[in-house]
Amino acid sequence: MRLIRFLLAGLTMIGLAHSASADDGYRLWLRYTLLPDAMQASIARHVEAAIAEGKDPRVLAAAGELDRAVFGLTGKHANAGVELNKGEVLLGTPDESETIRKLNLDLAGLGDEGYRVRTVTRPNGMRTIVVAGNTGAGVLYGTFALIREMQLGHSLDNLDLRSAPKLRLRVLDHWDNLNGHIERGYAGDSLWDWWKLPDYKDPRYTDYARADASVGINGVVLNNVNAAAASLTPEYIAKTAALADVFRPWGIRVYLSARFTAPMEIGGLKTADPLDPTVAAWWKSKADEIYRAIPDFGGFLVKANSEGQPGPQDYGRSHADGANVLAAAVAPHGGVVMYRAFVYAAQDQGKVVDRTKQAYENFKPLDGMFAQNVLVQVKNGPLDFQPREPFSPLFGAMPRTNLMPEVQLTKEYLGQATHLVYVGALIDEFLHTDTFARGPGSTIARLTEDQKLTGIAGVANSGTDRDWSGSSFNQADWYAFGRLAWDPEASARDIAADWAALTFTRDPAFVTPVVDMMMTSREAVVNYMTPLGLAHIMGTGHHHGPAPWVHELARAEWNPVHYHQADAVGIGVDRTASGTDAIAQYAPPIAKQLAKVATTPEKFLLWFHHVPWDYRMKSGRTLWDELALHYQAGVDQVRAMQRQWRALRPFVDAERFEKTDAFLAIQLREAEWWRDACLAYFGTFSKRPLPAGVAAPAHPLSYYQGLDFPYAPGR
Ligand code: BDP
Repeated sequence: MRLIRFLLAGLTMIGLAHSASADDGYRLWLRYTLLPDAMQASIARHVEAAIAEGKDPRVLAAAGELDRAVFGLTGKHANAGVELNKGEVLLGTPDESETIRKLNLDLAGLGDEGYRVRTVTRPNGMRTIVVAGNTGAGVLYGTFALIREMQLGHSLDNLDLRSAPKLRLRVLDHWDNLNGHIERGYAGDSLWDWWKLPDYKDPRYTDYARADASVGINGVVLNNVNAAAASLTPEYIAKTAALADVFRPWGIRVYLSARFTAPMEIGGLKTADPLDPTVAAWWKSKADEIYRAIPDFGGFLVKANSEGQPGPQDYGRSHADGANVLAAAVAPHGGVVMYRAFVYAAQDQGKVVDRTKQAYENFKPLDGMFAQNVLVQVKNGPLDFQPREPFSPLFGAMPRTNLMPEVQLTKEYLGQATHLVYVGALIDEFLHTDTFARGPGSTIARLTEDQKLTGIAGVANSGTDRDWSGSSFNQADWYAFGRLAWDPEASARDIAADWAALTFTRDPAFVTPVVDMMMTSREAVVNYMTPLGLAHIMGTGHHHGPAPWVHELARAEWNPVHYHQADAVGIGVDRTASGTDAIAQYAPPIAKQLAKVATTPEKFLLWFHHVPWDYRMKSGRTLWDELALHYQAGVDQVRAMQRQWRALRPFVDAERFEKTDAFLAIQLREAEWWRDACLAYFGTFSKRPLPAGVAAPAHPLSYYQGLDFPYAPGR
C-alpha cells in the first residue's frame, strides 16, 4: 500500500486573492477562492493533513483535488513533513486502507459509486474526517461532496454525509464532429483536438473531467450522434484511448457514437445488415479492438434511421435487430449500447404524419426485444427539445426495456448561448412528471430508477469558449444535469442555490434573487417563444428566432405551420381521437385528461387541441388575448431579470457581470422580436385587436419574414 500525504503547512500564499474585477468563468463552480478568515480557520483546523491511503488512481485524483481546494480556499499550501496535531482527512476504501477497514464504517448499500463522509475519533484520539467508498469512485465523489461543504462554508465539525447515485450511467453526449465543429454548439469548437491527439493531451481535458466528476457525471460520448465512421478507425481509437486515459482517474468512461454503416464504410463489407453474420463478426472484432486499447470503454451510442442516418430498416430489420448486433459485440466486455428512439423517417411516403407519434410507433412494439445491455435513449418530449413539451409517451410504455431519458443542455431551441434560461428547471419538471404508467406516483424519475440498467443523457453545452458553456448561467445547466442525474428526485431550485453560491457568492442577498430569476427564466422563454403548448415555430435550419410562417419545406412535418395550424377559426394541433390521436399513446388517466379542451392543462393546450380564438380560458379571457398576454409576460419577465441582475452588480466581478448584462440585453431584444413576429403573424388569422398591456409589433409582418441569418451558429 502506498501512503500519500498532503500536509497543509502554514504557508500563506501571496497573490492568491482574486481581484473582483477579473473572473473569466474558466473555473466554473470549482473556483476555490479565499474564504473569509473564520471559515479558513475552520478548514485549517479540520484539514491540517489530507491522507490518501491506497493507489487507486481515483483516490489519488481525489487527494489532489482536495489539496487544490484547500489551497485555494485557505491560501495554505500542501506541504509534506509537518507534525500532525490537529484534524486530518483520510481518503480511501476498506480494500486499500487498513485504517478505514478497521473503522468498520457501514458502507453497505452505497454500491460502487456511493460515499460516506464521516467525522470519527480514531483510537489515537485524533479527530478525522473519513471519506470512504467501496471503490475509488465513491472516494472521489465523497471528496467533491466534502469540498462542496467547505466552499459553502458549512460546519465541518461533525460530518456525516452519505449518498449513492440513483442512476448508473450519467452521460454527456457531445455532438462534436471530428473536424472540430459542434453540431448545435454555441460555446466554441470541440474540446477534443483530434489533430494533436494522442500525442498532446491538452490540460483542459483534465479540467473538463474534474468538472464532470464534481457533479457525478461518469460517461462521455465523444462524437456526434450524426456519426462519422472514421471515429472507429485504428487512428481514432488511439486518440480516444488517450482521452480515456485522462478521464479514467476522474471516474469517467468514454463512449463513441457508431455509424450504422461503418462495416461498409471502413470495413469493406457489402452490407451493414445487422442479421448478416459477417456484419455481426465485424462489430465483434471492432469491439475487441477498441477494448484492447480502452479496457473500460463504455460502449456505443447509435442514431439510426433518423434524419438521413443509415439504420437497420434499410435492410428490412427492426431497431431491436440494429441495437442487438452492437450489444452482442460489447457485451463480453461489459459495454452497453444506447440506442436512440429519436426517429422520424421510415413512414414518410408523401403522407402527412404526426411526428410526435413516431418514436412510440417504432419502439413500443419492440418492448422486451432488446438485449439486456441496451438502453433505448428517449428525448424528454415526443418532438424535439422544445421550450416546453409534454413528456414522451414512451416513458412508462416499455416496461421490459431499459429507457434512458435524454435532455438537451445546449440551448438549440432556447435562444442558444445568449439567453438566460435555466434548463435545470425543465429537467426537473420532466423528471417529476407523473406518467401514471404504474398508477399514481409513476414519475419518470422513479420509472427510470427502477429499471435493471439505468441512465440519463444530456447533450453537452461545453466547448472551447473560455467559460466553457458560452455564459456563466449556461454553466448552471451542466451543473444541474450532473446533480439531477445523480439524484433525479432532487430539486432544480435547491441545485440552483448551490450553483449560484459556488459560482458567485454565498451571500443570500445574491443567491435568493438569482435562484428566483433562474426558475422564472424557463417560464419566460416558454412565454416569449411558444406559450400555451405551441412548439417548433422557430427559424428553419439554424433554429434561431421566430418563423411560424414557414410552410414551403419539402416535408409537411418540417414546417412550422404544421405545428400551430393557425387559421380563421383558431390555433393548435388536434391530437385527440378526431385528429392525430397522439393522446392514445399515454396511460389512460392522462389520455382521458387530454381528451377534452377543458381538462387539458393550459400549458399544453395548443399541443393537443385546435382551439377557437374566442375560447374562454381559466382566466376568463379569450384564447387570443391570453396568448398575446403570455408573449408580453415573457418580455416583461426578461426585463425584470435584467433589472434584477443590475441590482446585483455589487456582488459580481466586472467581467462576468458585464457579459451577463450584455446577454440579457440581447435576450430582451430577441424576446421582443419573438413576441412581435408571432403576434403580427398570428394576428393575420385571429383578426382581433391586441389586448391592453400588449405592445403593438414594432414592424409590419413582412419585416420579420424578411430577416435572414446567414451566419447563425451551430447548424
Ligand atoms: C435535432 C437537431 C439535430 C440533431 C437531432 C438529434 O436539430 O441537429 O442531430 O436533433 O437529436 O434537434 O439527432
